[in-house]
Amino acid sequence: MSRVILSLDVPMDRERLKELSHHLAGVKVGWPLLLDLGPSKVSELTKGLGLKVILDLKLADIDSTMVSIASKLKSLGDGFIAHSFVGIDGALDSLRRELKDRELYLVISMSHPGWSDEVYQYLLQVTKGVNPEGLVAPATRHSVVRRARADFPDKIIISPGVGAQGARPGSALCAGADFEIVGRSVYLSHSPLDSLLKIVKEQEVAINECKGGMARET
Ligand code: NUP
Repeated sequence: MSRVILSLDVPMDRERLKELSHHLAGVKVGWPLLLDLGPSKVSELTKGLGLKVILDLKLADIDSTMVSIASKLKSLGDGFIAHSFVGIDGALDSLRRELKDRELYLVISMSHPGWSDEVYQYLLQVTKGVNPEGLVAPATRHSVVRRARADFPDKIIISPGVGAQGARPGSALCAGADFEIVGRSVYLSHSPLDSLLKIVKEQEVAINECKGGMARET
């Protein structure tokens, strides 16, 4: 089973996506692709390939606005990403209800250098209160992935930052993530399939290494 989610931030030929889909667990679609193609073309591109579709809308607003956006785009995705920092009351409580038949992923930490994990404890409390299906935690900072895994043993952790942002394939999996999100290093490559296969291979090598490490430690 693949542990790669493709971040599809540019349009792609459906045949090419189909070819990649055999090596993917899912596809993540955000504002760039939605603005390029519009919702119905995004649906035509991503549906029916056996891929989980996660909409990375980074919802971060009051309840009525987030619910309005989510309800309009609900048919496009199996999962939706929202920010946790907006809090529960009058915000994520209603979004959780709106997305009760979908997976909700909350951002507990981000992958870029300017993010501060000083707010981690607050985001942890919000996330525990909302009880989403999953979390977004950065492949670029393994200590945060490890912390999130310890704090949320049963949640799905998806981890961006592999490839273009510098994290090594498989390193977030070793830290406790379930899936790594990869965008530019696949879709900007002259051969996306070869690049994806290389990442899958590197993940396998890293997992074998960290499993070996764990076995030696015990
Ligand atoms: O913390 C985050 N970092 C991040 O890069 C949370 C995200 N959702 N993302 C998204 O993951 C980002 O918006 C982009 O769509 C993808 C990473 O793409 P790339 O850096 O692999 O090209």
